[in-house]
Amino acid sequence: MSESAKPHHPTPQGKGEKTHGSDFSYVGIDAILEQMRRKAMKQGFELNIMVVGQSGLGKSTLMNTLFKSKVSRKSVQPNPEERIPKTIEIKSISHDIEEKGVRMKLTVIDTPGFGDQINNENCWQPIMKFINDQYEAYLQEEININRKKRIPDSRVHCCIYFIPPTGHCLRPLDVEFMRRLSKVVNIVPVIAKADTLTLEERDYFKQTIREELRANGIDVYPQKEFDEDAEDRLINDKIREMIPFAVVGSDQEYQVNGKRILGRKTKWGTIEVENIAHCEFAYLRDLLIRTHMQNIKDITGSIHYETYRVRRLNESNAHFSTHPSDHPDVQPKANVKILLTPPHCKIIKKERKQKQCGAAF
Ligand SMILES: Nc1nc2c(ncn2[C@@H]2O[C@H](COP(=O)(O)OP(=O)(O)OP(=O)(O)O)[C@@H](O)[C@H]2O)c(=O)[nH]1
Ligand SMILES: [Mg+2]
Repeated sequence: MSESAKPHHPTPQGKGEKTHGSDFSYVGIDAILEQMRRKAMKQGFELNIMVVGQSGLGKSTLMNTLFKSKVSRKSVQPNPEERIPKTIEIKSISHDIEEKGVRMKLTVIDTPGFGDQINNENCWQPIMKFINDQYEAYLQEEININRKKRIPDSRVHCCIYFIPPTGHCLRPLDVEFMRRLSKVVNIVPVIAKADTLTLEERDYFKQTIREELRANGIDVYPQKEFDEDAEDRLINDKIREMIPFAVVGSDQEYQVNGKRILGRKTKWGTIEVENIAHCEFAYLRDLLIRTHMQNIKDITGSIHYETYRVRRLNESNAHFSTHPSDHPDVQPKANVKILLTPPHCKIIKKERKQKQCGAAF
């Protein structure tokens, strides 16, 4: 057969992959990374962030600063029609953001006015309920016989808790909220409006808060027991030494030395929110978006949601075995504990340790 008459076979390599013609031993396992990247680009990413704190602490402003777009309307607006009424009703707003071809659906769950009442006892309850409701919705989709190929994920991946810049110590409300909620969601505490504190006040306040978190057994993100290896521990230890980040938010742009910056203009100068000499906003942004976003989502799925799932399924299972007549179609042979699937095994060992330290609910 002449050269031109030979049937044409497509080359086994995909678009954008390197040729390894001379490398006889090359199999091409590394190409999986490119395949995963393409798939992820097609699917896009989802991130659900909840902001909790007293009214006026700058929650909406910080979300706008974080994503450099108006992802959450401000409560204080010149136009009264634009105002979000002060309420403890929980609101979710979703936005599709695109940067360099990467699509992300960002959902901000705002809890305006948290802890604004005179009696704030149990005010964490609606927030806890909201978080559990999202786990329940996911669980119901997951156990559905005709489940969707991709389950819509409304689970709260991270909860940014705004501490008022008092400079003294945590309030009982802060301790209560973080103690309870850190068992069901990744909590990232921040000191709000940090421009109101001097550097000494800020350092003292941060240290006091860290001690109080330790004393009350509050494990905020990144949790020590979920570090996967020594490298993780090294990186996360540095973050743990800095928590809570003292942040300043702004969605106003200014020109400083010919550069456009996000900042707060005051009579004595401009606070640049992304300048680490001015505040710790950049560390928070890096943690949430640039370095730990996937890990935050992984811990939500493999620890927090998994804890909820196991508890719920064991509850229903126990219910079936004690009340079989309630469910004529279901005849369980024994009170079988729901076992966790292998991919989670590594983290589950840690989870058991966590459960021994304290019940999640
Ligand atoms: N000094 C200072 N002011 C801020 C900061 N962030 C926001 N503000 C201002 O604080 C006011 C309230 O900000 P919002 O972002 O609406 O506060 P919020 O927490 O969302 O308030 P609610 O929606 O009522 O719960 C606005 O005037 C902001 O410009 C900050 O870091 N420092
Ligand atoms: Mg707001």
